[in-house]
Amino acid sequence: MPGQVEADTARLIRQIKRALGLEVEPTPVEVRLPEPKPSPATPSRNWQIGGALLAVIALLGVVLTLLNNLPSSLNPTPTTAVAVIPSQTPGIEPTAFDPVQIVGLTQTFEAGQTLTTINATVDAIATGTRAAQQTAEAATLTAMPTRTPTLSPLQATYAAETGYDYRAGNAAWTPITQDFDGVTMVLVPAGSFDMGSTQAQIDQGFAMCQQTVDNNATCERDQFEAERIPVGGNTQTLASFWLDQTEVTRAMYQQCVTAGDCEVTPDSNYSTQPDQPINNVNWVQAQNYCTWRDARLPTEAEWEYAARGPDELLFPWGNTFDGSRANHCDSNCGAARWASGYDYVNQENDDGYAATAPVGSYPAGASWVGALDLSGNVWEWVSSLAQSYPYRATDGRENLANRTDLRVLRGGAFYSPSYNLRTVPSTTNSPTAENENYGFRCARSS
Ligand SMILES: [Ca+2]
Ligand SMILES: [Ca+2]
Repeated sequence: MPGQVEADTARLIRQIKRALGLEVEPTPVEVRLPEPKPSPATPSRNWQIGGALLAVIALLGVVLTLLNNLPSSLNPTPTTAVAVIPSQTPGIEPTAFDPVQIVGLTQTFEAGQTLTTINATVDAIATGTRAAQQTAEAATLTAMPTRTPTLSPLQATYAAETGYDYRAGNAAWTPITQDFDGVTMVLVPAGSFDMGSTQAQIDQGFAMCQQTVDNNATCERDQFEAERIPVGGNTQTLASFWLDQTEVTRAMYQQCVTAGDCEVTPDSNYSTQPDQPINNVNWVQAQNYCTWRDARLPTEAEWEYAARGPDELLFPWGNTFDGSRANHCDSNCGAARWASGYDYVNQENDDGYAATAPVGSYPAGASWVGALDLSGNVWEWVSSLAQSYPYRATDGRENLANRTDLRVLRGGAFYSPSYNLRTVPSTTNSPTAENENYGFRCARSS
C-alpha cells in the first residue's frame, strides 16, 4: 500500500508539527471547483517519500533549535515535543522507523516500531496538548451575555418587509438587523431569483480563473459547468428568513461548548482569537450549534440569495471582483510558508491577514442584506446535501437526518483565489469532515 505509506508519513509530520505548535498547511479540500493544490508539480512517488523523510529530519532541526535557543517561557510545552528520525534511506519505503529520537523525554519508541504504533502515541500526545490548550483558552475567552430568549417578532420589521418587492432589486432593500440572544442577524426578505450561473457568468468565472492563475492549464472549463442554470430554469422562491450577520466566531461557539451542548473542535493555527471564525468544525457540529441557538443552517438556496439577491450578483458587493472587500489569498497569504506552492496569489491586495480575519473586517464586502464575509474568510457549511441542479428543497436534499452523504459549503476561504469567492460555486465534503478552511453561520425562519 505505497499510497497509504505516503499518507501515513504526511500525517505523522502534520501531527508532530501540531504537537509543537508549528505551522501546518491547510488541508486541501475536495472541491466541485478545485483550487490549485498547495504542493507544486507531481513528483515521483520515491521522490515524495524522500522529501517527506527529509522534511521530518529538517523538522527535528527546528525542534532542537527551539528547545536549545528559546527562553523557557517560549518553549512550547517541552514535555510534549516529539521528533522522529526514520532510518531508511530516502527513496526507500518507510515501513518502520528506527531508531526514534524523542525530545522531551516523555516517550520512548523502540527500534522497528511501525508507523501505526508511532502514530497512536503521537495522537495521544497531541490530544493531551490540545486538551490543555483548550482549558487555558476557555479561561481567556470573553464572557458572553447570559442566554435569554428574545424571539418575539418585531412588528416594525414585518411592516417594512411587506413593503418590499424583490422585483425592485437589491438597492431597494434597506438592511434590517435584530439581536437574537446576543447574536446579530440580518433579515433576508421574501423574494425570488435564478440560482446558478448563466452562460455569461460561467464565461466570466472561467476568464477570472485564466487571469488569476500562473498556469492556464489549471483552469478547466468543465469545472465551472456545475454552476450552470439547467434547462427548465432554477428559479427559487423563498420565504423571508434571518441569517447571522457574520460567520460564527470562536467565542460564540465556545458558549455552547461551555454549556456542555457542543463538541470541542480541534485547535487550529489559522483561527485562534475569540473574534475569528470557528473553523475545523464539521457539518454535524455546525448543525448542532445552530440547533442549540434555536436556529438552523441556511439552505444552499438561502445562502446564495442572501449573497447575491434578486440582482443575482457574482459577488456580494457587485459583479466585479474587488480584493479589498474579502479575505482571500492576497499577498499576505502568498507570503506564508504554507502558500509557497500556490500559483494564484493576488499580489495587488494585502489585508494583513494570511489566514482568517476577525469576522466583519470587510464592511465594504457586505451583501445587499448587510451580511458580512459571505465571500472569503472561511467556507460556510449549508444544510443541503450535494446534489445537482435544479435545486429542489423538497427532493430529499434537505434531509437533516442523513449523516453520510456529502454536504455543501459556500463562499471560499482565506486561502482561495478570487474566482472561488464568487456567489455561485460550491465545494462539498462529508458531514463529519473538518478542515481549517471550514466554518458556518446560522439562519432561522422569520
Ligand atoms: Ca488575506
Ligand atoms: Ca465566509
